[in-house]
Amino acid sequence: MADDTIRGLSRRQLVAGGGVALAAGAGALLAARGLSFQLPPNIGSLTGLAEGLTHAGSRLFLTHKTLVPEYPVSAITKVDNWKNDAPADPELIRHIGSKFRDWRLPVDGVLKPATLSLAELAQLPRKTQIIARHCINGYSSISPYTGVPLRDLLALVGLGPNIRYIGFESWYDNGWDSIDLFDAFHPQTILAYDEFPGTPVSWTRGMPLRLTMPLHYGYKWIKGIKRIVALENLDTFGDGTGFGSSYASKGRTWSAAGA
Ligand SMILES: Nc1nc2c(c(=O)[nH]1)N[C@H]1C(S)=C(S)[C@@H](COP(=O)(O)O)O[C@H]1N2
Ligand SMILES: [Mo]
Repeated sequence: MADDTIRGLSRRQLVAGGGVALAAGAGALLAARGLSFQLPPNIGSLTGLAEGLTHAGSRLFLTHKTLVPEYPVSAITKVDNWKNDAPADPELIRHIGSKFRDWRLPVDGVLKPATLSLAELAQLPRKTQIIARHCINGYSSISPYTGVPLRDLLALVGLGPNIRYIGFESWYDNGWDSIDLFDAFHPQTILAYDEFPGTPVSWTRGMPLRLTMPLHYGYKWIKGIKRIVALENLDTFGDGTGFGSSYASKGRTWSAAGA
């Protein structure tokens, strides 16, 4: 339709052009600040395009203000109304019983692959932060998280030059998800093993390890992490559909940007 075209360009082409331009702008700005930038994996589709705009836009507008607020103890949400299934996997139940003493976290796809105990993770730099987590269902909570900043763990194991994403596999629901290096190196992206120091993250909240993902909705805050893998692309990760996330393969956006 004539209304839908401007100088022979369809609205869809214009949106696509705008998205790519915005993404390129965000990429250039971030590159100038030494930060990496990846577009969501499904950028080729129309919904992927909308997601790409949100993701690129969030990065573009946040280049000078990337930290989320940290709250005082008095702000912690008192009532947690989140319900989750009890653990079913016998191996997991055994690890919970022994407080994960003989469990190791495999970190693969890196220059120096490692298997790390919770005690070894606790030897690495530690950060405690009280931050807000927003669920797309409208349920928000402010909670404490103590753990190793992911960037410190990645510095230890080393990333090859072609790595673009960090993948996580979960015990919680056999879910899997991935994040780009902008988020992986964000100072408030931590692998939390404790709530406050000395109080392990409960199963409900994501035992044994739980990711905090500032700037992203709650479903990107992966619980029950059992393996970490550095990835050059998302083609074969998870179910091999290229979505990069078990949530995305069920229709949510990979990015979850905007919180
Ligand atoms: N593995 C896994 N991680 C998960 C989920 C899940 O179902 N499986 N739920 C997510 C969603 S939708 C939200 S809102 C947060 C809830 O975190 P909380 O229970 O610590 O408040 O965890 C996220 N992490
Ligand atoms: Mo959620």
